[in-house]
Amino acid sequence: MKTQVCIVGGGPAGLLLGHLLRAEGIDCIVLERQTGDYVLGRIRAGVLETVTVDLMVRLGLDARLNAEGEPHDGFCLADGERLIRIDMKELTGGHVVVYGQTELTRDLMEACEDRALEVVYEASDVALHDIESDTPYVTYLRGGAEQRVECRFIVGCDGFHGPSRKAVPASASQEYEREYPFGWLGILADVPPCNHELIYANHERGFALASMRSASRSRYYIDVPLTQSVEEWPDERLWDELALRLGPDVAPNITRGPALEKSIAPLRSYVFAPMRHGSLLLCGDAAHIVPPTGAKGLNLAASDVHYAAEALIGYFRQADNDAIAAYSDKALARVWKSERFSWSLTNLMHRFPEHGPFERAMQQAELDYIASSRAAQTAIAENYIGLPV
Ligand code: RFL
Ligand code: PHB
Repeated sequence: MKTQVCIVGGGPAGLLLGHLLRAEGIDCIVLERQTGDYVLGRIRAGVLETVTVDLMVRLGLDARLNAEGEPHDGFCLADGERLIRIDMKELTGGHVVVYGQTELTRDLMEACEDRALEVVYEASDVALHDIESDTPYVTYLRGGAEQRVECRFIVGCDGFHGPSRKAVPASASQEYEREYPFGWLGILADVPPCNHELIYANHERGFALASMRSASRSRYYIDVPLTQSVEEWPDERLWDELALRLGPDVAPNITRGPALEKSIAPLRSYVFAPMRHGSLLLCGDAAHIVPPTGAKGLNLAASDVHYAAEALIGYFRQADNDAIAAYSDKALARVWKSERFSWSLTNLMHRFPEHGPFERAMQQAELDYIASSRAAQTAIAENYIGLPV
């Protein structure tokens, strides 16, 4: 088949981009390796910045997000002895919205039929060809038969492990990477949250995060060494550990319940540059990874999509080649700022195996400074609500 844009990956980035292009009458197709149910079964992000919410509003797909999403005006940093509240609304006028990535993805999926966005699920062996030409194409297998999509642009929205980024020659790109010596063990449970706002805790036993999806569904995380597995953390052990790390003021408010989902995600900072090579544009986790401490991954995918849609619409509407050429620099400028924030909050809130008394003293001094300085709190708040696109 022939189309204008072939989008590889039907996660939040691919579906958002597909809808934005269809809304402008641009032809596109989304190729997704998994089934729709599998994509919805991945429990991931929960905190949306305004950039992400605004894209759903622009698409007119914000009805459920408006009804069920919870605006949050603040969150807390805890260090064993105290809670430091970052009042985002008072400090910046902004806020974030708690609404699961699963729900956002479901809203995007359910609108596909109505808006004639074609998504091919269970597309295997996706391969990109001739990306340095103006006539690239993508091949894949569906039900054992090879299919071919000819297009003007390919957009790689296929996450960290997808084939798109790998299609760019190493000689034309640069990777920046930092791996962390721990992962986040997450638990999702149908119990009321322990606090109405998120709490990020740096405790001597390790990191903990109390988050939520709704008034009756909680999401918690602790950091664990990468050598550990989920089997080593039966529910009761995990609830006990959360109570210790979140501290005596919060622990009595934790309601325990059976895990609906429990998994360990490694933490990584990663940037691939440039984010365009010839006729291939990369968006979201395909081009970069942030550790989840700043709640930035999904939101960065949304801001990339915002820039990519702008560039592609410029190209197809006004034959504007410059917008395509500018895509990578525009997207990366925002990516690096989110990378920096996620890295610095990760360093502040986790105990690293290689840390000694000096590094611990630095963390304490920084938390003391944040607790006492409106300027420091404002810097955190403006990054957390999301920098402008
Ligand atoms: P995704 O969501 O990984 O989607 C990529 C899609 O591409 C498909 N794919 C392929 N399709 C065709 N052919 C192939 N060969 C393919 N290979 C892969 C995949 O099946 C998939 O459907 O990437 P996308 O769209 O860029 O979205 C990125 C976000 O999912 C990610 O950044 C966030 O989930 C990160 N993240 C968070 N982000 C936030 O903004 N706020 C948060 O609070 C937040 N919390 C989190 C997170 C990520 C976490 N984990 C598990 C990594 C919490 C966790 C624990
Ligand atoms: C989540 O609710 O899954 C969540 C919230 C905040 C983060 C990371 C994950 O920083």
